[in-house]
Amino acid sequence: MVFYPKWWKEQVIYQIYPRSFNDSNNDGIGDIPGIIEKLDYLKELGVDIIWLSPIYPSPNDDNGYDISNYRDIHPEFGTMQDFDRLLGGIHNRGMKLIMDLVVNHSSDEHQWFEKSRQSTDNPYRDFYIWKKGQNDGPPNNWQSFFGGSAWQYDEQTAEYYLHLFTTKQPDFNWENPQVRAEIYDLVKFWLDKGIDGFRMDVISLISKRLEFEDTPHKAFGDTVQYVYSNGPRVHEFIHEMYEKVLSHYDIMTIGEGPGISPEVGLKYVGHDRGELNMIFHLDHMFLGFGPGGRFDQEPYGLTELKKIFSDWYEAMGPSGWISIFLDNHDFVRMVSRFGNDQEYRVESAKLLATLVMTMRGTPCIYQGSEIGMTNVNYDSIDDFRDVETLNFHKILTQKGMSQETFLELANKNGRDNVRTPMQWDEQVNGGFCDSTPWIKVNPNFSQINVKKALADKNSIFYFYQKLLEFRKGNDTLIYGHYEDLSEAHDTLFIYKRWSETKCYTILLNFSDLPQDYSLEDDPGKLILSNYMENNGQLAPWEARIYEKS
Ligand code: TEU
Ligand code: CA
Repeated sequence: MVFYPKWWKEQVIYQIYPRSFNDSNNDGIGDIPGIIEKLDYLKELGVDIIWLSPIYPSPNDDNGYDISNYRDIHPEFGTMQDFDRLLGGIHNRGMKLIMDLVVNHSSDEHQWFEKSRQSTDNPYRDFYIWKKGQNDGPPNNWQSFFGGSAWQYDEQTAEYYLHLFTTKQPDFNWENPQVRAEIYDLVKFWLDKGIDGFRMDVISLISKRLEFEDTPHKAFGDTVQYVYSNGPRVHEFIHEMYEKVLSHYDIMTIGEGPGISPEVGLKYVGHDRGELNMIFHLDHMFLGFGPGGRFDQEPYGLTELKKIFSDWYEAMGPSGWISIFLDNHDFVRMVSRFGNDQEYRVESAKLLATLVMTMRGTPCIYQGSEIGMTNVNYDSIDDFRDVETLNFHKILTQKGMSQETFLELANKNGRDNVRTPMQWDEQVNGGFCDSTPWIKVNPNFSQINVKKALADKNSIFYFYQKLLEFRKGNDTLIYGHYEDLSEAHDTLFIYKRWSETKCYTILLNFSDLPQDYSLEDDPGKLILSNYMENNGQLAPWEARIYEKS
């Protein structure tokens, strides 16, 4: 079996959304000293790499994904000295730190944009994408990911600027070599501080189709894939960043890739491409997103989810690589979306963890999934904080959607579900802070929290810990082959992973009902399950791993 051994293929990532992780100074906002307090907890869980969502200065229009200074730390998270202490604390524990690189766009409060908008002949004008309108409207029909036109009219120079996200997130003009040089320089700044790599925000969007023609697609997802993503110079730009900066360090890079399909994935991460190490693709995350996006949901089943895993396994082959995850700060809690967060919350959270840890790819655990945190159920639109949800609330209710209907959609599909404060114990606000948190804590914190998990040897936490120990150094799980043995089954996910020396058969019952199953070959010895007893049928949400040498 040909494979390319790399440390970042063998390790496990833990994503921290700093704003909601741990608040050390009781201002209601998570911060870096708060993360430092919990490093031993993460070490005990057994994760290797910590990915921090952005901690740079930002007006927080999109909670830090709108950066106004790329070379500093947002005061609400702490100081650069705090950051240096965090990096040291992570390295002293034998772990690694990767930062979030958001360079498809900046904040409109970045000095570059403030200069760019001053006049059409300002030296910074072409750092961003400015166009004259047409027929008294925007230059084309492109829509923002967050609703409304992707063009904002600016009185000062009577032109429009492009923003694929909020109006406060103007897109950089990557065609401009000065922009690229400035970005490579800020990447070098952080790598010289000793970080271990980057997760690159929407890197698939940085090269624009310069004709700026109207999108012909009705479904927003098609516009993302065929108009916004995988533009003509995207590989040239990423390769240039690799050549000029990334290749000079022993680091890892993960490209977040809305619109990257299996067909084009290898171009970003082939081992000899000189671009990125791996992709966070979003095919399984966008499952159910209808033509209108997140708040226009369509039903889907387990067979569609399974096909996405098989398609990406085939597409990556021995040369490419992806990360395996089932939630992050942009989607909803995995146990609520793919499991049963009521009667079978513990069993289904452990089943989903088994999937993430036994697939081929670098697993990524989102904060709180290790204790089975669930979606929240706010009873007022005033409890929501996410700009995407609030924008669509305005747009959809103005189009006639009732408040109740939108509230239901937001509670089911909105990003605030994964941004409620981490639940540490049963004290007020789940031990996150003693003051009013920036966003309401999930009221189930008294039943679901780290303290309880650590006191219960059958908790989801200890199951994750066991899976991480089982995966570490296990070449068959890390590099081995994969085959889905249950493609057509709508509630069972049975697959095998094998190498020359070992074969694992993994059985997952994605349902509230006991299920019969059959295997062609003897799967060997049962070595791990989320049930104490295992009999002829798979119990509801039962996961099993068999091993045969
Ligand atoms: O996300 C891009 C992205 O694909 C998601 O935002 C998703 O498309 C969106 O929620 C539509 O439903 C990255 C960051 O992860 C996200 O937090 C930022 O809001 C976004 O880019 C802009 O930086
Ligand atoms: Ca704080």
